[in-house]
Amino acid sequence: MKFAASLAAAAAAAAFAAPASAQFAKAEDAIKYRQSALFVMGQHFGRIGAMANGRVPYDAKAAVENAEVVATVAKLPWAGFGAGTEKGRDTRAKPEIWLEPAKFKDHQEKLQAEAPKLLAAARTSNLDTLKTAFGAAARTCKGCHDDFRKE
Ligand code: ASC
Repeated sequence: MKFAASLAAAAAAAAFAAPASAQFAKAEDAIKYRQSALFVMGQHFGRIGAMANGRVPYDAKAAVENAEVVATVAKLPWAGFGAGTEKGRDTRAKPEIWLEPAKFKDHQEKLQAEAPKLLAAARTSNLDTLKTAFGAAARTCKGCHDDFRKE
């Protein structure tokens, strides 16, 4: 039984790690997948931004819930940028993504470093701490958009 439980845990862990090896039937699906993940992340990040910028009242619990989504979903979009997904659906992804993969990866890693910090900041329930972490995370979004997203 212990073995079965650890096997189930391993399967769950593998499933959790799976985004990196997500498979797509066609380029269109990969593009739709990355756009969807980025859209969901943007929605939840935006809700934190609204609090950080004073557009909506600060709600510490909501900030944590949104930051949890951001921290998880920040791992997902990148699987949708595989070879051959430069076209297949309307996309603002620049060709440079596939010409400068190390640079693109660097941006992904920066986001994935900032997202857990944003969550940690949300968990302090301190608005100023959240604002600082939001600013740092937003700069990573912008940095990648400036380099790799068409207007
Ligand atoms: C957001 C959002 C982004 C980033 C970016 C930061 O709220 O959806 O893409 O912040 O605008 O510059």
